[in-house]
Amino acid sequence: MKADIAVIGLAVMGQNLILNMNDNGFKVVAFNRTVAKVDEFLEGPAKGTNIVGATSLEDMVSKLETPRKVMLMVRAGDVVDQFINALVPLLDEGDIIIDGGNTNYPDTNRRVAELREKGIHFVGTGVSGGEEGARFGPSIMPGGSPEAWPFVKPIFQAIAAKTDDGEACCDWVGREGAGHFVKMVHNGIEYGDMQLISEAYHFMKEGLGMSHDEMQATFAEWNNTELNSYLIEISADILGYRDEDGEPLVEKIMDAAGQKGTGKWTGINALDLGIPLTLITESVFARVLSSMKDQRVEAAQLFDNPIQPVEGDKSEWLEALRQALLASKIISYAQGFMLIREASEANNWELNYGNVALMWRGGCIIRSAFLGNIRDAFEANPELPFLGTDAYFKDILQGSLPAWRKVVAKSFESGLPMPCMSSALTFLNGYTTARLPANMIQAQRDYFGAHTYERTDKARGEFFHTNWTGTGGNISSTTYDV
Ligand code: NBP
Repeated sequence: MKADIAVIGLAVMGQNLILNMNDNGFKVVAFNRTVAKVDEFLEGPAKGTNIVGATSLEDMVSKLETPRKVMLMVRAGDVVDQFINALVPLLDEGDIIIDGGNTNYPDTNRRVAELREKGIHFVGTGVSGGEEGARFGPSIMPGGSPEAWPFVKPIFQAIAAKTDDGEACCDWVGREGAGHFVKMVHNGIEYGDMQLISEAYHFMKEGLGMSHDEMQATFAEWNNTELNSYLIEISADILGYRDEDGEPLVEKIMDAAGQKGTGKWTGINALDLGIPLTLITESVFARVLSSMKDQRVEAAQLFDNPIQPVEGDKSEWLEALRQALLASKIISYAQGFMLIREASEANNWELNYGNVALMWRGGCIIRSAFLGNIRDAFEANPELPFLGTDAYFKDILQGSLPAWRKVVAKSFESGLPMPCMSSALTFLNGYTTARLPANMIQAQRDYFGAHTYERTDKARGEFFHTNWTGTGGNISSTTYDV
């Protein structure tokens, strides 16, 4: 019997996805650049399964049922192109190549188009959930050549995580690099969620002076509220974890955050598409700032700027902090969906935003109860421009405002850095302000550069220039937005 699919790349993700496919009754051929790893895999974790190995790409292709499906789980970038170039001469028209790595979506756009010329279908799919997700049910976000979906769907939907209602956390996202775009935004949101949790932990530890047991208990309690999510759950575990000497391990970990680029790409895309994705972008900058450890240590000695303790009733502060975290998280997801919507419109991807929320509902790192509410919001209004105006989310934002303001104000007073909770509040303040001071900016632009302005007492689209000093001319600059 020929195999249903081949997977190239036997690192953590590839091996676990193969074992997951095998559990779900699919026959898989495994291949890896370093071929010795194929034997190690077959003799190790894959022993006693239906998984077969290949000694070369030719051998691998000969073992596949047509149309052939070859999935790459290798390092993103040139390595993917190298495998595609080696595979194309071995494949026939109608065969399918799938890239399951963390690829930047313009690369997927290009590969879909290049392979279409050769009659080969290409799928670029986000896979989230890390090692455990890959093994027992990841969130899978496929996009690319729509012709490939009917062939890939039974495998992907079988191995994907399921919601409590049994729905697969995998559906067709859209054409071109839409799947990888959605995965990129997922990772950006992950950056934001992690930073928000870190800010809450900082407030508890340095502001309220809480012990690790108290903080663990608080996060565990929060996990029974609207904040219920994988990241809150693991944060409670992390705070409770003791090193060999009985001390909390988290305090021995260097405070310099790493990153592999997906948060940065999300921020760059937001700037390109003109979306105010302030929270995720702040979370990327927060990681960058954290990585300047030596400079920070030096500056801390230079300035007299210690964190002041937060006085007052601890349980009241904790409830305020919980509300500030929840409200900020809503803003982050709302901004993320604004970006997805803009990309969908700019690229004609026709994305279904409710389905995107469903795909993130289980299996992935940002899985949470809250994504069910996001799905409901987009089901009620598929064209919702800003999630924060949906009745459910609007009520939470409105109700949290006093506590959120109190927490952010206290962070400024006490010298606690709080870039994401404060930027989220600033965003909502701006988004809900009918008249912003941008009239001053327009006046300045017209003053120094004759860039013109629209008037509140005239129709939109009519542009005016004033000779502000009496010495400038009446000629205006061309009016366009970038
Ligand atoms: P890695 O990202 O560490 O990639 C390892 C694989 O890439 C191995 O098969 C390795 O072959 C191959 N490879 C490398 Br590295 N350089 C190569 C080259 N020059 N030519 C050919 N093959 C090469 O593995 P991973 O962590 O399993 O991730 C796989 C993909 O999934 C990545 O794109 C990653 O970003 C993405 N992803 C990872 C996670 C996660 O939690 N780790 C989650 C979601 C998505 P070798 O064995 O011969 O060196």
